[in-house]
Amino acid sequence: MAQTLYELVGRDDHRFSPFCWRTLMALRHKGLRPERVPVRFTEKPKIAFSGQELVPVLVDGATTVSDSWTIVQYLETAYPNAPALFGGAAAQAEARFINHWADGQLQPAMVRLIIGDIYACLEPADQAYYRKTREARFGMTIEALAGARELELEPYRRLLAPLRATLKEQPYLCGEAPAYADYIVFGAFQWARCSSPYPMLEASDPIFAWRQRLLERFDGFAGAAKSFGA
Ligand SMILES: N[C@@H](CCC(=O)N[C@@H](CS)C(=O)NCC(=O)O)C(=O)O
Repeated sequence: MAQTLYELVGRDDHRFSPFCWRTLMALRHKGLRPERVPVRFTEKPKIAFSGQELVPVLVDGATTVSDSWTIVQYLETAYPNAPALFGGAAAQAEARFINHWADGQLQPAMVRLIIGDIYACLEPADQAYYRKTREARFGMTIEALAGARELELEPYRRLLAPLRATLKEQPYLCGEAPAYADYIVFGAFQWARCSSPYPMLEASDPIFAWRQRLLERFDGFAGAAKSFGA
């Protein structure tokens, strides 16, 4: 069966959505190579068939699934003989915690560092949409948020401490080999890397080395994405 993944795109084919990267890595993990359909912020009609307005959207034969967490559960059920994305009920339950941590803590801390760069990485029509929705969300202009980014560095760095401590002791969050919890967190760093030149990690950081291993995985799949190389 052929798969199609609808994913977010900015200008010049920068594909940076953290949620889409989780799903892209999960698909590769299962040995699947979907057709990738780029969707801009203002191209909602392209995914109207899914009954909601966010990407990623996966179409697998006759099945349409949206929401990255729902998609990964679908993949695990639909492809039980391919490598496991969780590796058991306990690991899946723990990955849910990581999912909430990335959505609720890590990504909100990161966006305050890169929001001006994300904005610059969009086509003009999408910039207007992004400005309207994000300024309403934050109660501040994008310029004010971007101007205050140095103040946001310390909370972001503090947040990384348990991730760093874990990756000092083991190569991946999931142990000796990566699985979905790694892809969740990797998606956040790939979001930053593909939308911003801001250095989110220092080269001496164990998180940097972990990210590098994941960039090289699947024959350098994520590493080949259009990025700013930071
Ligand atoms: N809970 C969803 C969140 C998906 C999401 O927020 N996607 C963003 C792209 S990063 C989106 O489609 N944004 C469109 C918009 O803001 O209009 C998931 O895990 O897939």
